[in-house]
Amino acid sequence: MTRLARLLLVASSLWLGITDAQRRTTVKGQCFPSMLDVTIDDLSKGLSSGRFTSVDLVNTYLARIAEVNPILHAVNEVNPDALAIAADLDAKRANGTLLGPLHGIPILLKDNIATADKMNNTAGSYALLGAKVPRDSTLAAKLRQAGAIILGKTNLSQWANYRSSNSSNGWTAIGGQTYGAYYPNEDPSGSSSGSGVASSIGLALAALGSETSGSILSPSQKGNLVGIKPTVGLTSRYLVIPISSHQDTVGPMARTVKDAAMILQAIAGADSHDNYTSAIPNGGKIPDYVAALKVDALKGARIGVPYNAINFSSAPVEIAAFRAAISTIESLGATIVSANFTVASPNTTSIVLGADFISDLASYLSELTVNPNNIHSVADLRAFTQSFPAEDYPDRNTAVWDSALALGYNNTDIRFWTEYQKNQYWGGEGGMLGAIERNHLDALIMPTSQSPGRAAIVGAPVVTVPMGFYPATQPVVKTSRGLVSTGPKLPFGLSFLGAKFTEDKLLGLAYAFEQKTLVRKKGPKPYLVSNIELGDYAGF
Ligand SMILES: *[C@@H]1O[C@H](CO)[C@@H](O)[C@H](O)[C@H]1NC(C)=O
Ligand SMILES: *[C@@H]1O[C@H](CO)[C@@H](O)[C@H](O)[C@H]1NC(C)=O
Ligand SMILES: *[C@@H]1O[C@H](CO)[C@@H](O)[C@H](O)[C@H]1NC(C)=O
Ligand SMILES: *[C@@H]1O[C@H](CO)[C@@H](O)[C@H](O)[C@H]1NC(C)=O
Ligand SMILES: *[C@@H]1O[C@H](CO)[C@@H](O)[C@H](O)[C@H]1NC(C)=O
Ligand SMILES: *[C@@H]1O[C@H](CO)[C@@H](O)[C@H](O)[C@H]1NC(C)=O
Ligand SMILES: *[C@@H]1O[C@H](CO)[C@@H](O)[C@H](O)[C@H]1NC(C)=O
Ligand SMILES: *[C@@H]1O[C@H](CO)[C@@H](O)[C@H](O)[C@H]1NC(C)=O
Ligand SMILES: CC(=O)N[C@H]1CO[C@H](CO)[C@@H](O)[C@@H]1O
Repeated sequence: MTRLARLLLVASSLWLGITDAQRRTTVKGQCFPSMLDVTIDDLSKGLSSGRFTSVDLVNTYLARIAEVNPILHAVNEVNPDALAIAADLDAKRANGTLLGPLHGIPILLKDNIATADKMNNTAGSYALLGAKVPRDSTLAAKLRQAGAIILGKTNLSQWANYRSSNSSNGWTAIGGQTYGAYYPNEDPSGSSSGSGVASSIGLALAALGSETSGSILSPSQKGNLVGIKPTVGLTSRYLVIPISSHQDTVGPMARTVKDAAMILQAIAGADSHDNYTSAIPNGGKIPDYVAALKVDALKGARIGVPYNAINFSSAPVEIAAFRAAISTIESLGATIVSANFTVASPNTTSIVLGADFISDLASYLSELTVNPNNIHSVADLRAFTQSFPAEDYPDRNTAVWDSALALGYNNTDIRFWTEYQKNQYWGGEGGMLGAIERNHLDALIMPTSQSPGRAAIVGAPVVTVPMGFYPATQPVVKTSRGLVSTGPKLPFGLSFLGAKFTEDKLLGLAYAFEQKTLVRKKGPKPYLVSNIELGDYAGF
């Protein structure tokens, strides 16, 4: 629809006495959820009944991005082919061909998940602008096979927050500073910052993020979202810009447990290009995650609380909500078990990530078919970054790479393996996996602000769901770069942590909690949302 037609439509609906609120919630005369709350089921139903098309959806999302991105900087680039892909998927649907459960659903990717199309894959760095990969990352290919439309690439903390000791969450040289939508100048957390913001305010149905330690969980909680940090190896990392092959994992950031489960279903699975996926149990067979969603999943479940590994003096508002969540979970029929870790505070170092990065980045770069700045190693990358003005060096330093290079070895060295084995103990027998096994638990729970570390070092899965909000009277706290890190009405989450490859169980538990509490639905709305709705394109 042209801009003029849209204006006329808006004007005529005003003339007909249709209020803005009604306009927002109807499509072709029938009620329809706002794009802020819409689910895959809502969209699939409307698409299959012919009420609107994927082209309408893409137009709506592109307009929403164009409206808020100048302020929030959540999206680095949009897919120039998105409308053509949508038209093709609409034609297939009309012809009775459905590719999969995500047919015609627009999804954004973090700008470190490569696609072999017109889009860039930069990790937010000019070093990789214009670089080309030989084919789609396995995850992008799987999304396309399931029928999804890859709508664009989201901003992030540059290099997935693996460059600088004094940068800010959500900043990249390419995309600028991402801000959260729940408060002006909100720190979006990271490193999947733009994915969190975009999903939180409906700039796409959902987004994929990646996590090495906290990078899906933390921005998900800041966006009032459900985030799945899958077991390392459940989702392929092939052609995803790496930090660490031992810790990296890619997962969905969505507004409901069910949407997140449906997207995980589409992207999980074995891949000969990523040998960690050969650890998927049952011969690589992926459980039915949607079937695992039961409102009574907490009934009879054994849920552990690692009291000695949670700081009960930190963030009192979140701790109070966590205690209330424990009661809710108990009231839903679960047994709460005190499940302390044998090592209360592990003494982790940066050696595992540093040594992995030296090896894994080189291996990613060796796959490029076009490498415009001839970057082949962390040393090359550091030299480029320090001499390219837009990279904002030295105001944002390269301290993380400096330390990695100072190791003088990579992940083939015995010194790497010694540290890696310590991590296996701290997170395994000494940490979360041991606590789960000894106490025969279905899962552990922790406030999401404190949940990432132990799961990260052993590659175990975590699902975060909305748990609560700061009160309207909460004083504003800012970071040294002026981002609002705590403030009025900012959301936070509850994490379910599990043994490896128990995502089906974690999703069931998270779903039961979500359906009982409906925190996202009942809580405060973002301060900034787009006014553009599907009816603007499909007709009200
Ligand atoms: C419609 O579907 C049939 C069978 O899948 C296929 O052979 C045909 O090419 C399709 N036509 C269009 C226009 O996509
Ligand atoms: C990718 O980067 C190149 C080089 O700057 C640019 O010309 C192109 O427009 C970018 N692609 C998209 C889809 O933004
Ligand atoms: C994958 O390969 C790496 C290096 O060759 C090895 O360390 C790792 O154990 C393998 N992982 C699996 C699940 O086979
Ligand atoms: C777990 O740790 C907490 C806090 O350190 C302590 O109060 C509690 O007694 C411990 N519980 C068990 C079962 O050891
Ligand atoms: C717990 O949190 C408080 C408040 O943020 C902090 O001062 C304290 O150092 C933390 N304790 C530990 C053991 O990390
Ligand atoms: C923690 O690890 C560092 C580096 O490996 C080591 O120097 C230090 O002694 C360790 N501290 C403790 C308390 O184990
Ligand atoms: C890793 O270290 C080994 C042994 O020193 C060396 O042969 C190899 O080239 C290194 N690889 C990278 C990517 O640095
Ligand atoms: C960041 O650290 C570098 C030194 O590593 C320093 O030169 C620079 O001023 C710092 N930036 C800020 C904003 O403090
Ligand atoms: C799609 C989009 O809005 N991209 C913007 C991302 O941020 C950079 C830097 O602020 C802009 O130049 C792009 O236009």
